[in-house]
Amino acid sequence: MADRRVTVLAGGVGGARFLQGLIEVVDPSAVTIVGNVGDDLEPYGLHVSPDLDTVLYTLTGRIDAEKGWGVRGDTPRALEQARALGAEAWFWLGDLDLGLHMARTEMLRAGLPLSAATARLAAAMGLRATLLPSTDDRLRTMITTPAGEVDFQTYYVRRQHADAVLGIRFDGAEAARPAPGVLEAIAAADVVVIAPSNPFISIDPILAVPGIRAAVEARRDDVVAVSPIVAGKALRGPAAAMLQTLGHETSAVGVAGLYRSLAGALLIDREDAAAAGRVEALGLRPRVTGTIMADADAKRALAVAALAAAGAGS
Ligand code: FO1
Repeated sequence: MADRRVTVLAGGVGGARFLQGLIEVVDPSAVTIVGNVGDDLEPYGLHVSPDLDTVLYTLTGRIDAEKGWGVRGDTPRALEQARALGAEAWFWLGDLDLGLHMARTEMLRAGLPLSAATARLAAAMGLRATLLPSTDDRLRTMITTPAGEVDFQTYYVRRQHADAVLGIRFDGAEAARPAPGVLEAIAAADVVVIAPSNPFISIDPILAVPGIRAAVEARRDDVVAVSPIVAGKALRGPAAAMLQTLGHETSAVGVAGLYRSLAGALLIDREDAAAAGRVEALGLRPRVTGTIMADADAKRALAVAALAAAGAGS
């Protein structure tokens, strides 16, 4: 198992926590992460890639584990100064985090694509796995609420994901191309994992890049998804509310419906063991296991279970 090449589609905090366990049970250099860029934003002219950064900070031991994003022990001095001088500053950016965005923005301004900038930052931070943005092109998640369409971070942070989500659109997706290495990593992997991330705002924006969905579907037998829904609730964030407002069952079965063309197996929590038959009826191999990543042991066990679920016979 140690040498299996694993490609993971991941976004947000759940994805990063899953990866933490995975790189302890497989050689990190055999792991490629395809990350979501739909959450990206440009406050103060700086390019912020929250989901890529959450992976970077989590896997290099810098993460603020309580929040799940940002740098542990970071301070908001720059942000407070900006506020005192009249800036709105509703998106929390710590001083150390700002340094990362400054370095990234400088690289992008110098002409590097996001994938190359990410590779440089990852190397400088000591990441041993490969982290790829889904695309180097501009792709932004847009959320339709009863009050109209807003960009992702306005919905998520500024309005605290309090609005009902009536629709989701990925601005720029039609013209986006997969970043270098993404399709190859999906094709060459022994196992492809869809992490326990929000299907609508973390995984869908990755799949919306033309070519990526088809590449995953072509590997369906070796694709394992992990349900981010346990007993009808999301462990974190608005996934359960979105399942409901977007017309899906608010359960692991709803997740199975979303992933049925993509994944051969779905890991569901022990609390949802009774749903296994309905997952199977949708054409996915259900695997009942502990999916709540409460500590390092639980994260490792979930990664082991995901790898074991791959491949029709295993
Ligand atoms: N999430 C929040 O809820 N409030 C914030 O102010 C915030 C700032 C922030 C800054 C950098 C970063 O990398 C992530 C940040 N996040 C914040 C998380 C971010 O909104 C992510 O996009 C979500 O976690 C969804 O994946």
